[in-house]
Amino acid sequence: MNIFFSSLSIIFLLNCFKSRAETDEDWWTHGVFYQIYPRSFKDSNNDGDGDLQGIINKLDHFKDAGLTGVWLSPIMKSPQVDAGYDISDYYSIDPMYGSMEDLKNLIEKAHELGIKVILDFVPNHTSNQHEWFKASENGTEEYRDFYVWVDGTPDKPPNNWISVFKNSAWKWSTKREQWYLHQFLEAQPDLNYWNPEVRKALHRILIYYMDLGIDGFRVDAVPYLVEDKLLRDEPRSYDPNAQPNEPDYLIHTYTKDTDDTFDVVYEFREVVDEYTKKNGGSTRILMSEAYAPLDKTMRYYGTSDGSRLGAHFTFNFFFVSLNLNVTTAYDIEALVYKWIDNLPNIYVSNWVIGNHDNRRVSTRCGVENVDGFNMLVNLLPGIGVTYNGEEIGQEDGEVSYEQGKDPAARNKSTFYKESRDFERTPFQWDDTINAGFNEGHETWLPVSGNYHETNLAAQKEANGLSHYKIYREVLKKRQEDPAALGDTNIWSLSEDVLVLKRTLGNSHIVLAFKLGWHNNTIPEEVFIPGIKCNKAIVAITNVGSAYNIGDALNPLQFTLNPHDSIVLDINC
Ligand SMILES: *[C@@H]1O[C@H](CO)[C@@H](O)[C@H](O)[C@H]1NC(C)=O
Ligand SMILES: *[C@@H]1O[C@H](CO)[C@@H](O)[C@H](O)[C@H]1NC(C)=O
Ligand SMILES: *[C@@H]1O[C@H](CO)[C@@H](O)[C@H](O)[C@H]1NC(C)=O
Ligand SMILES: *[C@@H]1O[C@H](CO)[C@@H](O)[C@H](O)[C@H]1NC(C)=O
Ligand SMILES: CC(=O)N[C@H]1CO[C@H](CO)[C@@H](O)[C@@H]1O
Ligand SMILES: [Ca+2]
Ligand SMILES: [Ca+2]
Repeated sequence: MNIFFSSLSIIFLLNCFKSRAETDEDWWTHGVFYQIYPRSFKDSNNDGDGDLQGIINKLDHFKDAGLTGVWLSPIMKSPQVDAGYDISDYYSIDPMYGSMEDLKNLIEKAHELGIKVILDFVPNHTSNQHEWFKASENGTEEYRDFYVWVDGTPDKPPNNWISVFKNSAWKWSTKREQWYLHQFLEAQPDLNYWNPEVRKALHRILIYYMDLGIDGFRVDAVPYLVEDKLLRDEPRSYDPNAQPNEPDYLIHTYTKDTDDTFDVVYEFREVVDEYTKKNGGSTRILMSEAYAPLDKTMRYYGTSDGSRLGAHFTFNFFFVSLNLNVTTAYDIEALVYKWIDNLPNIYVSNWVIGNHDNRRVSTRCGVENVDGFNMLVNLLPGIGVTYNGEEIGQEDGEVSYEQGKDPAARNKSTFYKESRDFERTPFQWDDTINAGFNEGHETWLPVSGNYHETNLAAQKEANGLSHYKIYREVLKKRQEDPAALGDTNIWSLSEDVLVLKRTLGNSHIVLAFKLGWHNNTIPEEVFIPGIKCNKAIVAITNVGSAYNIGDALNPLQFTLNPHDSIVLDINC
């Protein structure tokens, strides 16, 4: 009986697998993308900063992990006032990272391994060191209107707009005797999207990198692209926690998510689609970064009827800013449905749990829960996103105020709360000096002291389970098991237990995860809803689980210990 069923299901699996062979067009729809923070990834020339050659040296890691593509945080030429988000030349690579040749090389070698390469694209602003800004500020005709310049007197900014980094969003230029807009730092003047030449100049950059072989772009800070043309004052939020110089003091009706901003994103999409159409090859994709209200986030994907398209996907930040250790299973279930129910079904979901602006997952939820969250993010439908280090459960590093580099946190009294340096410390490759990040030169941010315990090499060589081995198994599962493309259900069985089920026909992949928070330290009896048979096989477990891979259990009644996260195969 059992043998009969399993051979039947093998035939079933093989058939499904064939039929879902991905075409070049939809290669991205079920991918896992890996965010590389280049400065902290791998330093090939031992000068303390990670670089492109370092990434090239480590390309095998992406192949080994089973990733679809990588996206690199900004590598274009920059004075690095805001970690490369202040670009002074879109057409060169910052010398700290290498050269355009290195990037070409990286793309070519990554493609040989079947790994796609996505670049960070920063279109809202340039550095004030960009030639465009210098020419604009000195009144050179061609660039006069490249930025948002407004008449006035130095004592009174044009309106009440506040920068994301606090204080007025306007800076008086003594050279031009006018105000210019900066939604981020003073050193990051906003481009003027009312000028069609600006739009064309940005489109040309996209084309340049697609010619180089880039597979797509992650578009930075899109909500801020186009501001109100009439420069109207923004209303007060009356947020009791916001000081008058802080962005939350105002409601950003006129500086964020304006109707014109969506148009700009839709135009970017037209540029990449046209490029793919004209030049063939795999779909070039856009991912957009928008911390925005849900309806706006969805609009960055395109209109709900698909008549105009925006980014292929807009990052889903629901999990990123969660204080995971006080979040219940109920909260997580609600967030998953909130996203899925609001996303028009013509678009593809995505799940992100960490990035270079938020404390690391292992630090936020305890390293004992990192496997469970890696399973969750990568077994939910659509695209999975991994911030470098999550695959080994890397925790935040230890950085003192004196060692800190984040320009947004250069105030000693608020450093520990505001600095983003902790989640940016170097990747922990192995047990050698500086965690194998380089050969011993002082690193730009300190290497975390715990690298002897937590590093990739040790996790690959471990006799038993490791975070990395589990991560790899999860990616393999989503790639190889057709049920990973099936229907999605998620339940919170209690405030502490989450069950995710993906179903295709009679085949189910089930994640059962007991968070183990809220002093919930005792084992819990659980069951998998909607399952009628009494046999499940354990396919993957977390580090430290009492279950072993291959164990059979009864899905109608079994026990989870705190922090248990197990992936089950069920066929019935
Ligand atoms: C203005 O700045 C541009 C860009 O740096 C420079 O090429 C040009 O010579 C400058 N013109 C004047 C009149 O200073
Ligand atoms: C949750 O984590 C934060 C750090 O992210 C920590 O300050 C806080 O004490 C933790 N809370 C609990 C209940 O563990
Ligand atoms: C640093 O932060 C404290 C507390 O928020 C504030 O009182 C002080 O003015 C800040 N100092 C600087 C230099 O911004
Ligand atoms: C957990 O238990 C400790 C000690 O009994 C208590 O101080 C703490 O408030 C409890 N935490 C939660 C989230 O219930
Ligand atoms: C997550 C992320 O990339 N955040 C960036 C958004 O853009 C601003 C300005 O370019 C940067 O300061 C953030 O780091
Ligand atoms: Ca280097
Ligand atoms: Ca802008």
